[in-house]
Amino acid sequence: MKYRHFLLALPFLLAGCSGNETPVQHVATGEPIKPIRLIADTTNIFMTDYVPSLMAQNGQVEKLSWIAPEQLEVVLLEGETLPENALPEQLALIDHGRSIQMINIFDEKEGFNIPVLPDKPVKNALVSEKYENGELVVRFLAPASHPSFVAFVQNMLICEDLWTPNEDGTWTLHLSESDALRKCSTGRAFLRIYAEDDTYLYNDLLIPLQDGTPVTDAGLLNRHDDNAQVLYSILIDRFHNGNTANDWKLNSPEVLDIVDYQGGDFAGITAKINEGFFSRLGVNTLWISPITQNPWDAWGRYEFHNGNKYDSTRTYTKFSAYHGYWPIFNTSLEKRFGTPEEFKTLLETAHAHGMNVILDYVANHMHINSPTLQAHPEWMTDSILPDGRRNFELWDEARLTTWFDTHIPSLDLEREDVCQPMTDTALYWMEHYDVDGFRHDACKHIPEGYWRMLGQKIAARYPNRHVWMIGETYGDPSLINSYVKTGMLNAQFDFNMYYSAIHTLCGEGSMHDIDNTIRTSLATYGAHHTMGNISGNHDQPRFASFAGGGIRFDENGKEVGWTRECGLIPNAITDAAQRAELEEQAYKRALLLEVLNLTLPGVPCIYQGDEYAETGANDPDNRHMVRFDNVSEREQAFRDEVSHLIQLRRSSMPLLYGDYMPVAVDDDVLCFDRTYMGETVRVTIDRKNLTYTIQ
Ligand SMILES: [Ca+2]
Ligand SMILES: [Ca+2]
Repeated sequence: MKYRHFLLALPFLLAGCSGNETPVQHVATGEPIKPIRLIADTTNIFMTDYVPSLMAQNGQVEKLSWIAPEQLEVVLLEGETLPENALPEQLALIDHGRSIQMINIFDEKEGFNIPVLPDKPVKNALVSEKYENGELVVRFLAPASHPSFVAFVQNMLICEDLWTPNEDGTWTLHLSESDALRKCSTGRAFLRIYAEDDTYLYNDLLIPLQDGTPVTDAGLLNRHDDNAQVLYSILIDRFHNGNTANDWKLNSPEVLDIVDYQGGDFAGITAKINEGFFSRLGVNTLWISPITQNPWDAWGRYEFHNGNKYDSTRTYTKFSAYHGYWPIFNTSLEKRFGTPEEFKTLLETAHAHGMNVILDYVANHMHINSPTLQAHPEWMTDSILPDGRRNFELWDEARLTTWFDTHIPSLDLEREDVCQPMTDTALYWMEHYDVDGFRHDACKHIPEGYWRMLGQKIAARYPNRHVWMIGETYGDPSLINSYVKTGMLNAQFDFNMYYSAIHTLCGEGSMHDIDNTIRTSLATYGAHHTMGNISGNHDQPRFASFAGGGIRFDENGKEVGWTRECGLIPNAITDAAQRAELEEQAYKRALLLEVLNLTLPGVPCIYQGDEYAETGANDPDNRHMVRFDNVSEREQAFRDEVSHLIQLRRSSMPLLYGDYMPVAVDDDVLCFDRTYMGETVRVTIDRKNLTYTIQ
């Protein structure tokens, strides 16, 4: 890549601190902007990723001015030309100072600051200690050499002169003297602190403010506090049938009943909200599977080479679209799930109970029979690679263009004429329904431009609406993180954390592996990320079955699911006493995953059924109808314990906003603290004795 050097001529200094922290302040109501994290020597960034709201207001980047940081060399990407001081759309940053820098962005009357974090190792050692009389005290748990701080209220820099060291090694931020705080003195705002010393970048602090004062009572939080969410994942057809009038199976001789529609719908979810199911469990965000109209007939095909456990006369099955991931009309509701009125009732009922509803949205592909694709065959990616091979299921090799199956072509979202309508149809659901955000399907297989366009459209059309978006990307942390930005996604699922946890808790490797994964996630996504920590999902065998050996990691989960009963423990064990003992171990092990997810930073996500340790292999075996009353005593006890853990998390500021401090780790035991405002919760997880403590 070639660069053109960008000469800076500063009209005035923006970051003067005398009495007025910055001459222009704004975005008090917007969400805190994610910092720019430099990587290696030269970091290429789209500035527009960080300022979608101002982008949207101004319409074009040229009307925004900026001042680049002193110690960063700024290089425009070739082809860009700019008026003096105008904000470039894309640039490369070369770090000459290795310290936290600031990019200041402004227009005629408003502005804000974005921290640029150097590429230094991250050390977890900074905690908030107390807040008294307008002064916040923070402490390093390990000696820091010449530490310095950068603090923000929302996106406004707090003058560095307001920090003073104390004799006991703590540091005080004289918050009450901050102009930034005065401008955010009502309602919710966030105080963020970034710190570094000669060697390390420290974990950042995130402190929610209510009317200008740090929140120490979790009861003041609400469903719009992203970090306080506990998510429950619902596969609508398999959750609860609340209205039998809309039941409509395919009843095709080619489709086994297990992959036909089972009747779950919006009315079923609404009924369970009203019955108090979710409130008792404690979750406050419902992720519902796709609701768009899918095909009315059967597609796909699975051959039973070793028979199947459902019907020995069948040698194959086709599938209904009961899961919802084959959209045929992107702006119509699947009739089996309910009417627009029933969906509105679901949303209103959820909101009245303090819960968000986020919508699973599929942008990567459409069903091949969609009238949209039939009218625009050029919107599909090529199903043949240049070398003549079929481009199917090449998840990594042809990440953006590969087809998931022959009947669901990948959309060519590199084309603006495809991106425009596909972002518009996502927003159709925000326009017509009061949804609180999205779970975006197959993010990894969709180019960045789509997410950028979606983020800018949301900022432009719904500047005051609270939207939280979480994506699905399997890959390494840097790929996953590339979509997690202010103008793109708020979060993604942390599958690396999930895989590390399930293997380690089942005895592979050591607890050091989980510890390493946690540290990598915190360093990559930030100490207060809202990445989804899952108990499982509709594409994974149930963890309870892994935990008891009902299925092994080295088995083909789909094959297992079709051919044998997959319970908690191996079917070969027949001795009743031995079965009971192993089953008890499985429940205890399964609970440790919930303990981990519900005590780590991030958003815990419970896949329906995992709350009572449902068993099963891969789909459709992991998609049994949810059982509510029809659970065993032991399953009920498990559900009670999960519910207790969720309530504990949601009432604990340290578990929601505390910083993660490693305490001790060995082969079998992981111990860590979460500390917030001097209050510490210590979590110990022992995979050998299958015990935990939270104190
Ligand atoms: Ca129904
Ligand atoms: Ca794709």
